[in-house]
Amino acid sequence: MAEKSASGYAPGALGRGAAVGLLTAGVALAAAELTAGVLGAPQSSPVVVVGDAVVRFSPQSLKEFAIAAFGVYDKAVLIGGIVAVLAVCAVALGAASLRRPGLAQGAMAVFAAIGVAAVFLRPDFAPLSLLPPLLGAAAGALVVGPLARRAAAASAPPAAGEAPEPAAAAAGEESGSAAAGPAPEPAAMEEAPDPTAASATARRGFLLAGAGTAVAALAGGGIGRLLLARADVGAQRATVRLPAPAKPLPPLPKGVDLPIRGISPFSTPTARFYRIDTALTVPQLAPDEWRLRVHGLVDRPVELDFAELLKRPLVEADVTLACVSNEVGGDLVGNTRWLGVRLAEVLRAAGVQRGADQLLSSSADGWTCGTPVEAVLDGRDALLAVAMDGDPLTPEHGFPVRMVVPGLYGYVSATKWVTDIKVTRFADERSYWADRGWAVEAPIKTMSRIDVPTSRAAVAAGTVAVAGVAWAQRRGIEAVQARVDSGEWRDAELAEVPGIDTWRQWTWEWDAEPGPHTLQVRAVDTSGRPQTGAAADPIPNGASGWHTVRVEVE
Ligand SMILES: Nc1nc2c(c(=O)[nH]1)N[C@H]1C(S)=C(S)[C@@H](COP(=O)(O)O)O[C@H]1N2
Ligand SMILES: [Mo]
Repeated sequence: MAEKSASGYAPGALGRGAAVGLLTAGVALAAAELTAGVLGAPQSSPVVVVGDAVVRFSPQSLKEFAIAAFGVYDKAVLIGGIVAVLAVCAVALGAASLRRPGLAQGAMAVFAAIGVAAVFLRPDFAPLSLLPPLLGAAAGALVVGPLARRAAAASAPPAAGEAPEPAAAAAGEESGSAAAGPAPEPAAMEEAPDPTAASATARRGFLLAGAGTAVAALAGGGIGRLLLARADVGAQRATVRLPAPAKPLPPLPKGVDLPIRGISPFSTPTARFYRIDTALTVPQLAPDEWRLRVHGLVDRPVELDFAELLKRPLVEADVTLACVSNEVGGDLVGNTRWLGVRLAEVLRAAGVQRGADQLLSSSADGWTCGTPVEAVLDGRDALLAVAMDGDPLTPEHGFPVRMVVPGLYGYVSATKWVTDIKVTRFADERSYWADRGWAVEAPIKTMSRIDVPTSRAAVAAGTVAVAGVAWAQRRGIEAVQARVDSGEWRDAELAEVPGIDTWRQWTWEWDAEPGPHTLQVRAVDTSGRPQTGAAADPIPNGASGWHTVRVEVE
């Protein structure tokens, strides 16, 4: 073939090879995306599928690192990382495949294999979702040959006119050195009247083919994305009409919010409510497709659809949700008013059998969560929630139905997109995070946070409002104390609260003197126990220690 007529890579050849690689990868991804779009299956788009597999099978330490380093951007970073790795591989393979065209076909086979494996390993595996990676790889394999041929022709040195036919490629070295020779034989001139023009034509041919391929890939991928957006449940969510609660709560007490700038508002706006989950794409569950199955160690398995759920009495509950990964002083915690059906009622309808101690709930995307049966049946507001802050759940927070159980960290209580609850025993089955080194039972630890002043803030000397929030769900906050430079603990003033399951605002007036100072806070729950100062990491059952903030008073 023509590319063999050059002894090394001709100028521009590497660039063209890289372009061939990128174009091929682009075509493969676009075809896969288009297929996923036609199938209406967002969970089968290859980058997402591979990303999900990385999330599922990467070691615990890596996940910890990702959350710590990238916080809520961990998903974007992961997708970006996969795309970057893919691009680097594509460039390298593209360049190499100019000399060894078989490589690219091999790469497509590997691409298909990785995609197929990642699809297979999904808990929501459906045979049709094998189509996107397979058709993607096929499309890539189809275009790579012609593209590589054009790239090779365009990269052949001008005098390649001497050896225009593949048969002449055996000339190898000689024809390469002939490239440097200024005067071609007249005989050769007859076969290729103007080699410079010929290679210019070849370059143009490659450019055109490349541009055409790029446009086709962008269009195909774009249409795929559009089709996938159709699977969005936003429209269905807008039509959901929520019945009024059978037992409405009184409005929040007036004094829940202290007039202090920078303090966390008592009610967290949904748009600013922290989000934690393993889902790379937000599961899109239409209410009329939603079903909940309650089974396992029960007398009568129960199956409910959304309309049936809403026919049951709805209750409201003010509950502060907290993530076990929240560091001392962190913001993976939020408070809102939930609306939902008491999970205890549904369990009673099913009849929990003796010996069962765990509710193993699953989400539509296969995440699992283990909640103590006892916690749900002891009278607390454990809900199958359908709304937060007066509106249907947002897709990010579990639309159409999620669990909320006051007093337990989210990973053992707050299944979003919940579709299945198996009544079982802790001794028999382990949930997603419990299987990855986190505690099996995880009640929320008493915790307090300083919202203002912020760390390293410049503070003017004089009266300073130190303020924040504290929480001890199921027990309630009885007191909050603050101290400066490890001095005596001083009682803070507390805001009102509607119950024991929410956080509570606090503030303390500090007479600040110039210089560097250290502020600390601790909460006391209603059992009289002060929050421990012993520092612990989030893993395995939640961080502890006193939030400490250093400020410079001027
Ligand atoms: N389906 C599903 N539900 C889930 C999770 C998840 O990964 N998948 N994460 C849990 C964790 S760890 C927490 S802290 C809460 C967070 O709920 P939020 O994102 O609505 O704030 O959801 C819980 N529910
Ligand atoms: Mo969490």
